[in-house]
Amino acid sequence: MTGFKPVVMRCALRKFRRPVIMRIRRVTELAAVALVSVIACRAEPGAARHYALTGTVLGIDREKGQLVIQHDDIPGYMSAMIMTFQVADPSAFDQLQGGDQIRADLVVTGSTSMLEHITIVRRWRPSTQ
Ligand SMILES: [Cu+2]
Repeated sequence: MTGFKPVVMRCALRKFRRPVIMRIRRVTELAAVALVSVIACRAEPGAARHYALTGTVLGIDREKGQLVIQHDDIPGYMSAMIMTFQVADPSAFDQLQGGDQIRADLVVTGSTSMLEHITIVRRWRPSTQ
């Protein structure tokens, strides 16, 4: 009978070890789930993200409330390009003219974006050459 004891003990250990490993795996899974939900919370579609935009006004469409802007790099969002932006405050159109260099807040909410707080950095002037 004494010869069986170590075998039984080893079996008992193995039986004990498995749930521990499963428990560790479960904890890892839970941690992964928690991490994913934290990331998901940060990328919440309702949360507005703000980016500093600088660029030159190439086109103005008052009716649609849009500007075509050749914008500089927006780090963490997009590279420099020419594109159309929706303007939040229509009174901005009273000031702007084509060729103006502007600075603005680009507010991105889900799949929509808006330009807010547009300021003219440098007014377009006809060449005097
Ligand atoms: Cu762009």
